Amino acid sequence: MTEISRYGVLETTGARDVYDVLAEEVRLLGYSALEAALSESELDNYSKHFDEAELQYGADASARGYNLEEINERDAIRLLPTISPLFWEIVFNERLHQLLSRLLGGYYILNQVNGLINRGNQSKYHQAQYHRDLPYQHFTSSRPLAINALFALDDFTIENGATRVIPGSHHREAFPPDEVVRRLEKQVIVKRGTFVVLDCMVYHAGGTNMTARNRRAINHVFTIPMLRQQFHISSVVADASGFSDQQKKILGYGLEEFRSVDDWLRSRQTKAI
Ligand SMILES: O=C(O)CCC(=O)C(=O)O
Repeated sequence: MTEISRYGVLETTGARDVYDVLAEEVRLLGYSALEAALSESELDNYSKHFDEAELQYGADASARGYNLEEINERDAIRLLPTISPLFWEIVFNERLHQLLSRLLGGYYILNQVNGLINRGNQSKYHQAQYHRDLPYQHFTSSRPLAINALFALDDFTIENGATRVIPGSHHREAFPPDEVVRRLEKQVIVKRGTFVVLDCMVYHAGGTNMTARNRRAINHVFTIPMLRQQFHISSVVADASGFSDQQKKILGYGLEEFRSVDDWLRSRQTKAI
């Protein structure tokens, strides 16, 4: 391909492959899309397990005395892979981690992984309000601190409320004026089996689902290890024996705060050996 013509340019960002291209899109716009490379039958199977997990999660919660509707939690399945372990495969999708390592470097952790249901013909959906995934934060950062990989389990369309974004809003501290939001907002239309990859500081929201069918997704927030997880995942996962060391690192194993100066000194001793 011929090089894009330019003048007065001394520095450029190179791109070795598609991951570098998508990473630069996320840096510039705050969002991009990455296909997970799954077959139709794999996607059907995930769909089936998602619906079963929703039922089980609801039944477990009500057996423990929670009314999910009342506490505004009916549209989320918190820590979905702990209910249905098949979903760890999506958490550790190889292509996703290629992209994450370009954006977040060599050490990042899973902050949350929640099934999300934007219900058909229902106007109330918690995620339909504009927000950052690091809420209440108003600063800019020269590199991403956190990435949300929102996995589309159904096609995201205009009609079923595909995710809306305000491109570039991660580069500004404050939420833009409403008129600017109306002029700039974009809906991210993707096929099922795609990750919508968001810089967590870009303002985004779900849309209104005007169809009769649910729009289902799974959000995966990954952050630099200095940020606190939504769930202390290593406490919730009962048996970690199936995870590799790298996977455990991503789940946040070994990140405990030191409980005493002795603990700190002992850790230095181990490192020195
Ligand atoms: O439902 C959507 O498309 C948006 C989900 C969302 O806002 C989030 O995961 O933070």
